[in-house]
Amino acid sequence: AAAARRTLVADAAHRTGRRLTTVVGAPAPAQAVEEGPQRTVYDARHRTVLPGTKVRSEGGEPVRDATVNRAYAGLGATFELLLTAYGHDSIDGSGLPLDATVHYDENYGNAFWNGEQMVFGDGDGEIFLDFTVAVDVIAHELAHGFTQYSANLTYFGQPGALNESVSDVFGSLVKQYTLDQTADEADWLIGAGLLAPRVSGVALRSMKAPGTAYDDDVLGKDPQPAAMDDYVRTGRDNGGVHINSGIPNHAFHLLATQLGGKAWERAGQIWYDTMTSGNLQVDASFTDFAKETVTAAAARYGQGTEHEAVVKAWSQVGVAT
Ligand code: ASN
Ligand code: ZN
Repeated sequence: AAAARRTLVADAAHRTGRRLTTVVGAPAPAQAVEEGPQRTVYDARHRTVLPGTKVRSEGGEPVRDATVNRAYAGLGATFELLLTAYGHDSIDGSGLPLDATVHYDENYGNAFWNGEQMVFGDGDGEIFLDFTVAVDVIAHELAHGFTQYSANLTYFGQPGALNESVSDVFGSLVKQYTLDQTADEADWLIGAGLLAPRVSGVALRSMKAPGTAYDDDVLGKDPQPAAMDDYVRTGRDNGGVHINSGIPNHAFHLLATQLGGKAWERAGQIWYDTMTSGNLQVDASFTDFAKETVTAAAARYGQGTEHEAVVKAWSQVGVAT
């Protein structure tokens, strides 16, 4: 497995043209080994000063705090999917170090990417639990970094909902990759296990059935639409970025299940190609994005099954291509 991984990273380095580093010490390796992830996890100790105190660095042993270890592992899983599936070295394609802070603030019920690093709250235990419990949420935040360095979709309205959706897509793909699940086996939930026991719900969002993740006295009902007929016009939430993301989320789910097999392979590749093609504008609408996925599918796979499935998936959610 180690040899296979060396071959794999050396091959990825070849494709990306990155400098190779050789391991110093005995015995001399048969081939150069590229640097893996460069992870650092910090602890904010319930304050809001970032990044906080360094508690685990790359290659370091697990620590006693499971939250730290989950963040570290989640960063590693995201790095690995990007590299093995797409030959993309870290979130910027050039080996950017990955930093995360845990235990941010007191009873903080969210996680976010601040433009430079990931930040995770512990939740208040009443509505939300520790935000590192779901690997797809860790990957979601990291994918905001990937988007920033690729299509850089503006965080408002439709481009903002696409930005959110891309984070959910790669978040779910990292979870599926970690569990080695096919599109049919996957739960397509974002943040499963994150809702406190008293909340009536299963997750933050569902890509398979947007609008059904929770229905609760405190949280209300999951507001996500699954198709354009139910598109929500609102000024809240940056123009509904976490709401209307249900539409492109569902299109991706439909595509992946229609194609079958591992979702990160063909469906994920088409989304990855769309984000990195350089053809997507920062203010892309759903239709602009959908058209680019059709172009990307045809460019990589020709005018066959994949191309047809992409057109069909968007049409099922009411987005024109
Ligand atoms: N967890 C949220 C997100 O990643 C935080 C936010 O709304 N910026 O989208
Ligand atoms: Zn997000």
